[in-house]
Amino acid sequence: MSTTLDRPADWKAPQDAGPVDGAPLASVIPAEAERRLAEAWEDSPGLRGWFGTVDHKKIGIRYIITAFVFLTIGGVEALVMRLQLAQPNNNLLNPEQYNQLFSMHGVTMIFLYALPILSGFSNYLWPLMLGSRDMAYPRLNALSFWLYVVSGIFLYVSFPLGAAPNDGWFNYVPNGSAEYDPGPNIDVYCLGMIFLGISTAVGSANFVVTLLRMRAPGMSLNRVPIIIWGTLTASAANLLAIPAVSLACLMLWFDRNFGTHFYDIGGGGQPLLWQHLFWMFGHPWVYAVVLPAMGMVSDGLPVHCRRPLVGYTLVAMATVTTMVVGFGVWLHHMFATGLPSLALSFFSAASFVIAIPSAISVFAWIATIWTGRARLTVPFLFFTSVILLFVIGGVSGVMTASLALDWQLTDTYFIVAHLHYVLIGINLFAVVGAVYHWFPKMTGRMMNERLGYWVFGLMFGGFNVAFLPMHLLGLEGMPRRVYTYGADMGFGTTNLVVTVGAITFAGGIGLFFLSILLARLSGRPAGPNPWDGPSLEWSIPSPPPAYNFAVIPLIASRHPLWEDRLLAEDQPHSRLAEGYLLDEGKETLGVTPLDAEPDVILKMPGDSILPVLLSVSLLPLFGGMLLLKPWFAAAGAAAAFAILIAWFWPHPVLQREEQARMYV
Ligand code: HEM
Ligand SMILES: [Cu+2]
Repeated sequence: MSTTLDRPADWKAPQDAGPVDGAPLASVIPAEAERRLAEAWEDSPGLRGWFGTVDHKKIGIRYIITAFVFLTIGGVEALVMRLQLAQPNNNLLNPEQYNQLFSMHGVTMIFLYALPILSGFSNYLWPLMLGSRDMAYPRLNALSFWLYVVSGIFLYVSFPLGAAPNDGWFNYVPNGSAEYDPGPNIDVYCLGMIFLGISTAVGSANFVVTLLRMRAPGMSLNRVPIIIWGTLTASAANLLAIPAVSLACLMLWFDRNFGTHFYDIGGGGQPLLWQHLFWMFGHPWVYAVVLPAMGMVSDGLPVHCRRPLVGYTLVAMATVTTMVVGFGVWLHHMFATGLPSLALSFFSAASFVIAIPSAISVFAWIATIWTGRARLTVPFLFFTSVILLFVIGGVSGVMTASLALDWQLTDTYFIVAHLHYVLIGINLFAVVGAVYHWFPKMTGRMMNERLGYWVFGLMFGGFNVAFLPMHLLGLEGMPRRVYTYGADMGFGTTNLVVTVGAITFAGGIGLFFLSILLARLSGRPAGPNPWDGPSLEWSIPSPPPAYNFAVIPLIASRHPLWEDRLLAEDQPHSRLAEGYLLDEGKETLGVTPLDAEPDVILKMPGDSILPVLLSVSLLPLFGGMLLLKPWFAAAGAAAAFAILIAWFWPHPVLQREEQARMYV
């Protein structure tokens, strides 16, 4: 039934396994084929296409925009807190308002900004970098985006009602138990976390399968960009870690509403169980929100240094190692809880060890700058500042891995300083650099350089003025999560400086958003490869067509666009203009997991509004659970079930075609 998947005689996949069956190769792309591709891949017009799109590029950009909206909301919350703390005995906020603000700030930044923004970049970049036409499961991809939006709304509707989560982003019990916190606040947290967890789990599974199956032929695992390693590692970790926190939240919800005693010491429960389950998830999560960002630096920085990354293999391995070790350090968040000292020593040592893989990336970046010919572009400035901020945040982190120091520093502003150096330093600075770097690809327009230097100056200066002195406040003993402090404590001046820095920093971010807007409206045209980048996304037009690649290219090295300067004449070269055409409908190529041998032709699903409907149907389900209205919840569940039936309804066209065309 199937035709043969031909390949050029002189092109070899890493381990050539002989011909596979499928579709013909094209060397000159007929205009007629491009028209057919566009027709197959472009969304339906109007609202249906808008809500139903499964295009990874659109979903990626929407993820990024939504995450920036949450960054803005979380940032405003932070500024209100900083205004309150600018002088002693201030009464802009009362203690309960302050509690809700720092909790929602933490939850927003960690869960609704830091990971989703990276999922957005990965979503956008993965298929383009891997030489594919979409993610492995486009509809799941849309589902994970809509679930993110809807669960974010779920978490936030409680805020104007004054019932937002108020027990910090890690929501310790017994503070979060019904006894001490009787309102709906903590139920919002528990159910919101479970809700959002579905989105993350779905997205993570999609990344893992995409990496294994959706690459261009020849793009073996040791040829993928580092950001792919970062997101892959983060996704695998999320799949392992999210069940812990979802379960922890479900149990707390039971304790609070149905009288179970999982965490209730009076009923034979164990409050520390919450901390274990939370940090088993939470520590891997803090790596999940930095490893893909470190990947962006590893891929972006070398372009501006005009040389390949130093130590690719080491950096890729360090990425994975960080996460593996990262699963064995959660107790360092619990040093002060009175655990047995043998356990403390082990986890302290493991936390020291984790500095090694992190240092590998840092040294690789420094060596890349050192041996390259750097251009002082805006992305270069942001990516290099990541190195500096990472070192500061890393050093304060290693300090708290020491038991003796941690017992002094825990719950002080030292920790607040540390966590912002790591999260803003490695996540936000890398993200802004990445926007400058990939915005031309996404929109076809350049961002303004001069404005970019201002953005960088305000952000970098403001950030350090805001957060460096916090170390001092911590060492002087100022506790975190207090809504005010006395005038006699001597914290006043430093806090004022911190607030001025925070406002400057926020101004930098505001200017950044403004310059995105300006560039979108009137930026200079970018062309396909404005930075002279080496990876596949730069081989296609900016912005890319709906189908990404007119032909799925054939890859022979890690830097397909730099082969003229990196490879000798007689070495095999990648072929970007010729490859698998696959233009009979919405098709792309599936490859073997390790060596990226052409394997199957995949029929890809068209746009569908089921993902958005399914996400919205979970709103009454979780809302009913929150309000303890079983009928409400049952209606949501029934709707979700009906939508799932429609989703899984066998699709005769896809199936028949697939049987006819697939051959393994
Ligand atoms: C304008 C920028 C920012 C400022 C001025 C700021 C300021 C603050 C302040 C004042 C607190 C509360 C300290 C306390 O009372 O304990 C806080 C906590 C926190 N911030 Fe930020 N922040 C900013 C951005 C970020 C970003 C971008 C992230 C993450 C990506 C982040 C993550 C957190 C976390 C996780 C907490 C701990 C919340 C908790 O104690 O439960 N912040 N921040
Ligand atoms: Cu940790």
